[in-house]
Amino acid sequence: MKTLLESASIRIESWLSESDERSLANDVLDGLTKPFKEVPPKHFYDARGSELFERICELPEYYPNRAERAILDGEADAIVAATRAGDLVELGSGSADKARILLDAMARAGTLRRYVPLDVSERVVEEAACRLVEEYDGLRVHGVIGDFQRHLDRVPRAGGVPRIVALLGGTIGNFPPGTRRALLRDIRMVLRPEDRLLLGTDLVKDPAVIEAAYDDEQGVTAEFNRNVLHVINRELGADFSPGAFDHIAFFDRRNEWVEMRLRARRPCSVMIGDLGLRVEFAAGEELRTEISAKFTRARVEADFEAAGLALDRWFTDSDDLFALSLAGCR
Ligand code: AVJ
Repeated sequence: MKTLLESASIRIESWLSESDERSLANDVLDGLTKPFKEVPPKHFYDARGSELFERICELPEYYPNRAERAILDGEADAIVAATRAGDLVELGSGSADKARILLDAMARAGTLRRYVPLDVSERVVEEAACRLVEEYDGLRVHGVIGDFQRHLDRVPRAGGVPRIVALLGGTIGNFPPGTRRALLRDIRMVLRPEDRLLLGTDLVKDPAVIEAAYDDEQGVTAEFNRNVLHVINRELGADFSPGAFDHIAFFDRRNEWVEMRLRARRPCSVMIGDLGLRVEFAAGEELRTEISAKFTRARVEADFEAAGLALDRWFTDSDDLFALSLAGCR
């Protein structure tokens, strides 16, 4: 562990190590040598990818961000009243602008003590920490730089106050069902009886609405999708031509998830320098870059049940696009 910043109100520590820096190399070696090529979606988010994602959130077609924000705006006081939380842990916190809605409600309730953002990006955690301690009187921020799939046990212990552990944005949908339940079980391990998980999930709806959200008119999502090739080129000395790949997004009705792929327009031979690996793409061959599962209340409850959790509050927006669940240990 490395302490990056320590002051009266801010502490930031990093649990990322050299093995994490190799995670892209491992994932690319593993994923591009599979019979159906794939790269996990966490590698979208370098500086450019994070910026493209923020632009996606502003698109007219991309409803999840707005719907989740609307729920938080309407229900943050109810969420805080139900939990009496003074400590907010956010997994994959990014710029922390949704956390702010909860922090405001905690401040109004007079319970606000600490915010614990956990994110892989040192820069966003530091920026958010510095801004938040300025804005909220008496707030302490304890940032953890890490990967929430591996560093949950590094989250600092809660003091004498109830805690909310938030996983927002529908990020849980990026994990296939088995991994998703394993992650929920891991989250359960850090919850005490008085603590609650706050989980954001996109909901099943008209496939045309979902597909438009992942294949926007302006092509921002297409650029976001191709960004993973830019990341591999830069980080692993590869020579992908991102422009030679078409963006594909479709809703898989059986699995109830949207899938993004990159389809080679022509045969491509790609060298991944740092891995000494040559990868061939046939014309039309696809690389899977993301699944984003869509949920029903029954599916969320079944996943909670399998993970030793129980749903205690379910909040949706007025159009039933998105849901926020509060869950505790069973
Ligand atoms: C950040 C994982 C919630 O799945 O909707 C946006 C990422 N991918 N457009 C999602 C994403 C394509 C997003 N999450």
